[in-house]
Amino acid sequence: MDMDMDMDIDIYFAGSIRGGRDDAALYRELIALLESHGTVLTEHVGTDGVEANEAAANLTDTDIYQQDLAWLRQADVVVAEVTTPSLGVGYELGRAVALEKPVCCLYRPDSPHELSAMIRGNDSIRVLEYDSPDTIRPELEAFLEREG
Ligand code: 6IA
Repeated sequence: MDMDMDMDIDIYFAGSIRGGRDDAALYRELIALLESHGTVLTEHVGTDGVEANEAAANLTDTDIYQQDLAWLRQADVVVAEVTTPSLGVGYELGRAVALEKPVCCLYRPDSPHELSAMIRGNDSIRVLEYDSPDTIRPELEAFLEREG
């Protein structure tokens, strides 16, 4: 890896879509933060009305799955917001670990949803607990600089 790699890294950001959109505004803030460190391949995770866009773009579930797997393979690092549980995000995380990507999960401990043991118990996944994008920024940046 060359010295300016941290400016060019491809970041796969994962967050709940069909699992529930309660944290969509937070995903947008995290994506904005990540974009100052690289290219976020999966910006749609923070987009308003993502499911309407999906219909408008005429994307089938097969298209979505295949595109996301291609981006996952391309990514240098994977960052997931895991507070709202999502089957798709859990699946992506399993694939990311199998692909030996550096994986960081962001979790807000004040949530009523306890984090799955399949995430917390996996030594290959870095779990960072936080309250807001501002408080997590230094640790997240350190992860990107170390792993990116
Ligand atoms: O089971 P879930 O839907 O909560 O899974 C969420 C995860 O699956 C996210 O991290 C995404 O990477 C992926 N995912 C789910 N739906 C889409 C999608 N819809 N596009 C891309 N990735 C998706 C189409 C939206 C687009 C036309 C704006």
